[in-house]
Amino acid sequence: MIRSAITVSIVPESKGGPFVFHGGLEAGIASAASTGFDGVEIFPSHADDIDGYLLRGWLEKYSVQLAAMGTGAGWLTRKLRLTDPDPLVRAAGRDFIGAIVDFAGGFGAPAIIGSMQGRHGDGVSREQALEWLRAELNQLGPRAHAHGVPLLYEPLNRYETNLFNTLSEAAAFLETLKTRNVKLLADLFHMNIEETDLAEAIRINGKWIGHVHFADSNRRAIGLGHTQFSPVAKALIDVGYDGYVSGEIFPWPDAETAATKTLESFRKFFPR
Ligand code: LER
Ligand code: MN
Repeated sequence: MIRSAITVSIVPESKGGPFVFHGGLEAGIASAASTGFDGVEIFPSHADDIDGYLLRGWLEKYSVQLAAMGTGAGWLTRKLRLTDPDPLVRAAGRDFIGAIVDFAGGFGAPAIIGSMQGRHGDGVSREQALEWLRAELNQLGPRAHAHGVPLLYEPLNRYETNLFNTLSEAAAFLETLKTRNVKLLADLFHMNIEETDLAEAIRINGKWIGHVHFADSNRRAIGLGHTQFSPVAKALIDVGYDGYVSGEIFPWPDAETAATKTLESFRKFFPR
């Protein structure tokens, strides 16, 4: 069954970014639940930021699942990345992600590697960057597997990384890993910039997709941009996608409207 989720950020520096709820973790979970979402995707500053006991209580109280957890604050607030020329920065990046893999895994949820993948350049060749990324994914994939969840790797648009920008390029790279436990995150905003045909990219790479960021062309809620979403939804259904579509979008015009609009679109395109 395809499930709905919405983003909750507890990182002050991420205000202005594509996260819907920013007003505290319990308040975000409560708003997600009252809007009608199945899950929340949390963006923490660090795994240790969240009291797991409190989180478990709130998820139970409001009857929502933890859909996924982002690791991008490692880059945003600490400038950590898996392909940095400095080995100490790479190691700190791995520890930062590993802690989120374990924390989210305890809730049956996957961690996302998006911004933390970094880029080549600054004296680092593409081959070297990919070798480092491959080694890290081969470490972190089995770590996630120990929790019974995949690790999510997200191709980003060209302005955010020069490693992989499309699903097919990223899937070909995942094919070269030793671990089979890394899945793709298909972010429809990045795909709108990079893919020739969103629905076709989903059909070709369907077996790799483990999570979807549900965003219109302008990174607003689905329905507030110009993406033709019907063929995209049909492709997700046809490939048997069975995960979350999660609103990683700007809180535009405000968080409540963005969340409501996202859920309306979800119900329209994925009727139960
Ligand atoms: C993370 O999911 C993402 O999509 C990046 O653009 C960072 O915001
Ligand atoms: Mn994304």
